[in-house]
Amino acid sequence: MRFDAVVVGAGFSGMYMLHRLRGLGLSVRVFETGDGVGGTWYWNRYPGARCDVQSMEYSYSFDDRLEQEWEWTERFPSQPEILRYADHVADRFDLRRDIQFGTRVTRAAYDEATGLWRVETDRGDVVAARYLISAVGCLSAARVPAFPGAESFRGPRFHTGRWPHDGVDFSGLRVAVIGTGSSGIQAIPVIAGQAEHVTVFQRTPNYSVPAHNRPMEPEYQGWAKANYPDLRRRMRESHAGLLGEFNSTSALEVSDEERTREFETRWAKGGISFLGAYGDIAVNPRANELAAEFVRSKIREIVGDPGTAELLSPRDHPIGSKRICVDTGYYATYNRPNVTLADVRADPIEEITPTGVRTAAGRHDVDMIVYATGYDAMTGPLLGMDITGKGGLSLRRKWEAGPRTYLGLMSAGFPNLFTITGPGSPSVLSNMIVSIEQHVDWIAGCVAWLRERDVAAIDADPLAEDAWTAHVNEVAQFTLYPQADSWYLGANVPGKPRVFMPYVGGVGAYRLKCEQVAADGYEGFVLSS
Ligand code: N01
Repeated sequence: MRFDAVVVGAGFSGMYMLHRLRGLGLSVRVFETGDGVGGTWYWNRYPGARCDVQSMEYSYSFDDRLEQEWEWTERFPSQPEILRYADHVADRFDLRRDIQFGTRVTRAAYDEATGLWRVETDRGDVVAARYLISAVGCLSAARVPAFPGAESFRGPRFHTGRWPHDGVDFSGLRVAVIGTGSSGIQAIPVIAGQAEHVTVFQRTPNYSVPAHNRPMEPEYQGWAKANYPDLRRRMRESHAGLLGEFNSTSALEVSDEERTREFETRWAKGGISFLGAYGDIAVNPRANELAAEFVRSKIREIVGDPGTAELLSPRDHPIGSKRICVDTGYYATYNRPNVTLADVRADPIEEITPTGVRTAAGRHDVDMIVYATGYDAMTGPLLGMDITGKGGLSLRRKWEAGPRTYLGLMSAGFPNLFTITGPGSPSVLSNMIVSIEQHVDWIAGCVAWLRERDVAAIDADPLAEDAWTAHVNEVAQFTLYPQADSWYLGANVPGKPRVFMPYVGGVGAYRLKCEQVAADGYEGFVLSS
């Protein structure tokens, strides 16, 4: 079978990419592992799953009628609501007829003789396409640590990112939750509300701010819809693709009283705009510590037992250097009599037994294990496919010491292979939908341009790639991000090279750069006919 383009993944990026390529008149086949659209929101059905970007900002902007007709019901959209939205988009634009569900791409090899990509799937498909577009997402390769004995556990066990479709009933069960990142922090309060007992296995405490989620105010929704063109423009030009108020003054320039007032106001408002309180929180250790200590003071205020409050208080990394969590009642959950916090930093998990979790100091018998242990982020889903480019070069080999891209869009030696929100682009540091639309629009513009000029292939120039990769690393070093052992750096996966993967320069500046490159005839790319 032959298509003009193959798109891998039918989450928000793959769906919009399909729509845009169709608009150019291309034949497209989308391969999607899941049995439905939605990507992250298809897989992450764990209890409490909710986006930390507000509903009115977390939606496509490409179609006026779509954004006007869809009604959001809550300030922060829940997973089921976002999945309904994804399904609605798929129906409205009749996307499903070009998506092959239940199919994982296993290999993709570039054939230099024909200039086509040969794509293979786990269902035995072999297709050829001129353009190969990875829309595999950044957090789709779920990771369960290799605990000895993990397979021996007799009860059910689930990863938050591979949650059963028919839900899980925790009633009367003793549940172990391993991991306290965004997923664990959202799931734990809901599980604790139902289970007989929850033991939370925490290795590193995280900073979390309250969501203060609430039903959508119709006036706000109406106002946002009436002002969408302006709001979307502001988001595109912003640093993180969000509308939140960003205060550029230094946390060190204001009095203690004023600073506390500002933090309190943002805490009361809820959401990640807490980090926008001062302009230097992400870059100045002293400013950062003031914000961090404010959150720790809140933990002490909320959590009754001082020992537990201290265990929950992050002290080993700057606030914001790992993705800040947004929760509903997380810290207060530790005041419940049916919740125990196990500190696996002090008392590590040694093995999983048929009846539970054994740490160095003792046994925790449980009926179910929930792994909230995260992902092989950004590069994991891409390298999970066996991709070979020119001269038989494998992407895995090329990225052995960390990802190398030009603008996060292409990697030299892999012509006509585009990555949406790949490493080297703002991606996970931004509102993903804003970054997805920007990448898809850029790729669609590029493909149209190539076709108009009969250019058969585009590839990144190795020199431009070197310069961009160096730039991505350099700007990260100006921030506090590299100080945390985070998945941004691959530090959560044993053996993964420690390289800061996303581009911290901001979506507004990055967009301008991409637009300029295109306007200059795809400067930094090599074109061949
Ligand atoms: O994964 P994580 P996640 N023994 O990697 C622990 C997005 N997201 O799924 O920190 C014991 O953050 C690990 O401990 P440590 C968001 O971008 C968004 O929660 O490595 N523990 C950590 O506590 C987020 O950042 C939303 O010491 C082990 C946890 O598991 C990203 O997805 C909601 C361990 C993993 O945390 C990933 O979040 C959910 C081991 N061997 C997710 N291995 C929203 O929009 C790992 N851990 C709100």
